[in-house]
Amino acid sequence: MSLNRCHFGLLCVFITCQLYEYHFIKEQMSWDEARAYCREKYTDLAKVFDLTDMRRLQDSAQNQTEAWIGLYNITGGANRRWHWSLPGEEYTENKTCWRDGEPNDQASPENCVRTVDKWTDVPCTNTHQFICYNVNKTFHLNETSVTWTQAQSYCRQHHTDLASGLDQIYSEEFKKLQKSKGSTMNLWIGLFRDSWRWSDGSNFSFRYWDMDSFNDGLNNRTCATTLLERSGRWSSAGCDQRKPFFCYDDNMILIHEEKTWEEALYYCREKHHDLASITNRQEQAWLQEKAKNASTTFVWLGLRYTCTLGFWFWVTDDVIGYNNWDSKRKVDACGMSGAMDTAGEQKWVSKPDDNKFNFFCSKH
Ligand SMILES: [Ca+2]
Repeated sequence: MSLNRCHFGLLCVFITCQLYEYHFIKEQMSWDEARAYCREKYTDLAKVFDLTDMRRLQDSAQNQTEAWIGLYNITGGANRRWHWSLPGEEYTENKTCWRDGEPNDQASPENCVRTVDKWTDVPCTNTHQFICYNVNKTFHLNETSVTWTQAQSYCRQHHTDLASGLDQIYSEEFKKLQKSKGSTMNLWIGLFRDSWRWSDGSNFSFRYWDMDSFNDGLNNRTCATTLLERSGRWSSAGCDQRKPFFCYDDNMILIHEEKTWEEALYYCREKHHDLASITNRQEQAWLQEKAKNASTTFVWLGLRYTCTLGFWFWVTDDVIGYNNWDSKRKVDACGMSGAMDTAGEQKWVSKPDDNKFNFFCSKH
């Protein structure tokens, strides 16, 4: 079995080099020309999942300048979409979370959300106290009233992010902290909306605006750049301007053929690199998006059960730390391999290895 090359290089953050690679193109082009170039030579203009991605993007630049990334604005209030601030947390509409009549854009535009027991959209420039979330699933109440963006920056710097997603906001600990402030205290939560989109259609919620030079929706600056001399923060610019740019090259591909697990393994190893493994939230989020285009109801992963030793393992030798099993559909038995459900929460399930499904290969 081959070792994953990402385990070696010190500069290579394995969680991201497994998914996609960035390429900095020095040549100056308009945003549209840059996108066409990236789509021809690589996959698309660069997209950014989180701060780790952002640092990697900066590291791949060859000089200190401003460069296009794959974010553009479909201006107009009706095109806005809600996002959770925490990367990888997907927003799903749930009317019962909102106060009656909200969201309503009353002070127009109202793009950030505060909560008492139910949610209200308000201008992001309002000031409120807020609760940050930590990776170890604890929360921190900050009693200074600040704007939504300031609250987000604070949480990202000192914790993980603003509390995001129903599991966090309706957790016992969040409620306990909230109650400690009395029943009428408004708190920011990590929910915001905007009309910015990634050129490859992915739903990444990460934003990294430089607030001094950003003017959302107020002019014709509808394409995004990264200001490499300002720690990579983003700004908006007219799309016809000519700038260097970043492309990304996808390392994960969905193969639309229907094969048994073993056939899929040989196919990937012969034509690409290996069957794909998923070792963190970002990889799950990314493959989940792709799985929606599959023609079978499940998609094979490089996940295998060994009945002689009695455990599950990745064929890439990656360690199973992160997992996304559906415990009700996991059978530890001979001849079982792991697949991702293409519907619902897109959890992992065990399937007899002679079933025929689409599958994911990694290219490197
Ligand atoms: Ca409102």
